[in-house]
Amino acid sequence: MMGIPQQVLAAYGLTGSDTVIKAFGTGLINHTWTVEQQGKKYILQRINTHVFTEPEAIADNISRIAAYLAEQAPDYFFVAPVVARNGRQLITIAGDQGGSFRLFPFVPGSHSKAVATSAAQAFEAARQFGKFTRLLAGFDARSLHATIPGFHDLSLRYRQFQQALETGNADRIRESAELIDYLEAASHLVDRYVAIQQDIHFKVRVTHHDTKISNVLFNDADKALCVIDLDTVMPGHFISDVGDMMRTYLPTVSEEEQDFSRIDLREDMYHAIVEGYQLEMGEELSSREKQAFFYAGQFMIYMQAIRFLADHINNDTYYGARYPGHNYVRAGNQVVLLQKLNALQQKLDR
Ligand code: GN1
Ligand code: MG
Repeated sequence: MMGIPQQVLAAYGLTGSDTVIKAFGTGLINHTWTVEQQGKKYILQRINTHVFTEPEAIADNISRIAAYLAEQAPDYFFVAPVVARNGRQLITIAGDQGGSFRLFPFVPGSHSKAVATSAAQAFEAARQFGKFTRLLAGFDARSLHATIPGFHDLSLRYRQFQQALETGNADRIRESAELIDYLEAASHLVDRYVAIQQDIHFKVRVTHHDTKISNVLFNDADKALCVIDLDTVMPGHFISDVGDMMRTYLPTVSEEEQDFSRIDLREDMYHAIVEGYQLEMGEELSSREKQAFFYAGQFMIYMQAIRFLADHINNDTYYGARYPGHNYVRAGNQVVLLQKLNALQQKLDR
């Protein structure tokens, strides 16, 4: 496990011998810990600066959003980072063991869920992500930094995938022929994205870009309290948020599942996401946007499939691999998911 430099704990006054630190969560990119001292609990995160090359951009986005919400929606529950002793919300330490760290208060009585187990939970989560974007409808989304430039730009992701096919591991490319063929044949999904980008009826909004259920805090009565993990909040389209909910809440198993026969889709989750999101965003969305709910799911699943496969072909330099072929399996999982979603198009795309 990656350690936490002493200077980081010192910056927050958490160096006492009674401080208890535990690894937390399952994110692929950042490292997260819980830190407990004298009955007070925090979440500490180390930002992966290979991925988020400008952590100060994240800090700036979050401060500006926090200030806007405090003024325009003072009752909205927003979990702001703890300010360190030096007045900053990011502690950057040089060197191998260093990185950029920030601390959040642990919200008392809250919990997060690794997976969505009921449609009611999906509804609650979708509502929270919709509410977040709705409350920020008056905020100039384009003024936010793109914390990962081109993060959900499907054209860029497709070009990166094509690039991997040109310069990547030749053995892996050969062995992946079936997945590559399928994904190339489905590139009309990229064309639709290009059309959306050019469509003035698709507004650029403040979008979360990482709407997995573990990024929602719930209370003991299973009501959602707020959204967390705002690193990828940046200008985007609503299909990113709705689509990643579909990608991660619809299937009965996660992207890690190796036995693809266990991948089944839960239609009630689909309706819960659409209803929960629309309850908040219904008035905001244009009729063209409302016609893109089903596409949102295809868009995000397809993008994740090409990202996993490109990473496999590039020798796992982005996501890492815990076993040989890990990202190949993840990509295959996402392709099965996409096929299962496509099979429901007649029924759900209305
Ligand atoms: C990464 O780190 P985590 O698990 O929150 C990735 C997402 C992917 C996800 C797939 C910055 O998110 O885009 O959907 O893995 N985040 C980044 O599990 O690349
Ligand atoms: Mg994340």
